[in-house]
Amino acid sequence: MFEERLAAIRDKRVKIAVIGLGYVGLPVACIFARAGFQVVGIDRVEEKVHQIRQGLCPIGGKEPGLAELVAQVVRDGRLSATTRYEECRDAGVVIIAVETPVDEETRRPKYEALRAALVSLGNHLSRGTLVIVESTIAPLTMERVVRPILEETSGLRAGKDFYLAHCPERVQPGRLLYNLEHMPRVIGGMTPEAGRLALELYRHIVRADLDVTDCLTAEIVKTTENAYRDVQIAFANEIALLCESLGADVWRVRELVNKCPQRDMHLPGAGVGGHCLPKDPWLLIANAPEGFQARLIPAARAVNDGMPLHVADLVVEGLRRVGKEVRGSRIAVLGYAYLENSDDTRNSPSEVLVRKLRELGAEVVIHDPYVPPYQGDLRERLRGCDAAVLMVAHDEYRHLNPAELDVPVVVDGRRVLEEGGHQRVIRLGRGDRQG
Ligand code: SAJ
Repeated sequence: MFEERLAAIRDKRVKIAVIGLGYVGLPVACIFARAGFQVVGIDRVEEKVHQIRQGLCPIGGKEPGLAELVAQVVRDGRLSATTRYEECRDAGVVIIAVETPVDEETRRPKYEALRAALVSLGNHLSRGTLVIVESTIAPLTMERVVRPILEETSGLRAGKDFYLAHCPERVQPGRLLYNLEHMPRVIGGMTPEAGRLALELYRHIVRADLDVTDCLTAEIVKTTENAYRDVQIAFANEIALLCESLGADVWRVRELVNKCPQRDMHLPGAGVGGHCLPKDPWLLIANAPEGFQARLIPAARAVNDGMPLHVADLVVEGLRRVGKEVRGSRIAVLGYAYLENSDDTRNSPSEVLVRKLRELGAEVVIHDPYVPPYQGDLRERLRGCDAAVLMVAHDEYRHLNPAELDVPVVVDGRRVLEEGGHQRVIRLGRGDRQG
């Protein structure tokens, strides 16, 4: 069985099913289709399946090459889309790329989507199939959740009747296709055979290192790399708050610190959003044994979660300086996506800011060139506003001259606005003494 499957993957004779057609699954499905495999995409959202069947790309924002590739592989008949899991029955490879959020209160993994996909797949799992989980998951999830559900629902045994691997995604909005081809990947095999088969598969699309290891190591590597970034950003944010309190400018400080070798201070800013950094650190420590007590990781999460609330404080302070109260003020929030030039609003820091300002009694209007409900003319949106807050470094906002915004108070949470003109910008991370 193993040799036959290896040859079929090598010769692209296997059909690939990709479960979950979001920011991870859709690009993966398209790239394997372009590489010459027959691919079926499975998603529970009818509308999305319908769009893809028309060759339309449901992902917005600046995503180089993706819309064209969806149209091409659908036109070539290499990619089809469905809501039916029966399509997995004759698939030799099944890739799972569903969301894996954490509970906002308990910080525990919420695996509803993952469990549902595993149960549905288990009912249609065939002997010899290679199942790969690309979603980011907590350490020990492959052993404690994925394997048991698939074995229970299929009646087959992992490692004996089918193969199981974890190959965590490393996608990033704005470079989805690029990262898939050029980022090194970690392949965690439940067994050496599973690792070998997955290696053969990813060789068809990845032009970078492919490192084969075990599932636990792969789970820890992915959650650690995002926790690492989150902690680095939290450090930069803490220094930004310190500089404000000392009357210094964190941007100047960062510039000079990063001139020192082996220093790479990240960008402080208005918050950390997305489907990865706000939850992967919690996944990393989710299954840590009783005795282990994480201190740094939760502390970093608290600092980063506090940044949009700090921006609210800067707005309140700015309004006070011009003799206005936040209650009854009209405030424009510029940027609602969590990342520049993307339409992705998952765990967006702007959502936290908007909620806070409304709680304080402000009327809030939102503008975002990529997020459909908030698109439209910026000047129009700013009309009659008492303050404008820049939350996302979209290209459209870069080099905006604050004076042209024509509002009494401007807060820049991402250091993208021009300096100068008569308008003094309140910049996150810069204290007043720098007047
Ligand atoms: N951010 C900062 N300061 C920084 C960098 C980012 O405040 O110096 C903020 C961003 O504004 C955004 C959030 O953090 O709100 C996340 O930004 P990101 O650039 O990390 O974007 P993600 O979350 O889409 O991508 C991350 C990346 N992980 C790493 O770089 C370690 C990407 O490589 C992963 O593939 C992705 O998570 C994922 O899917 O896990």
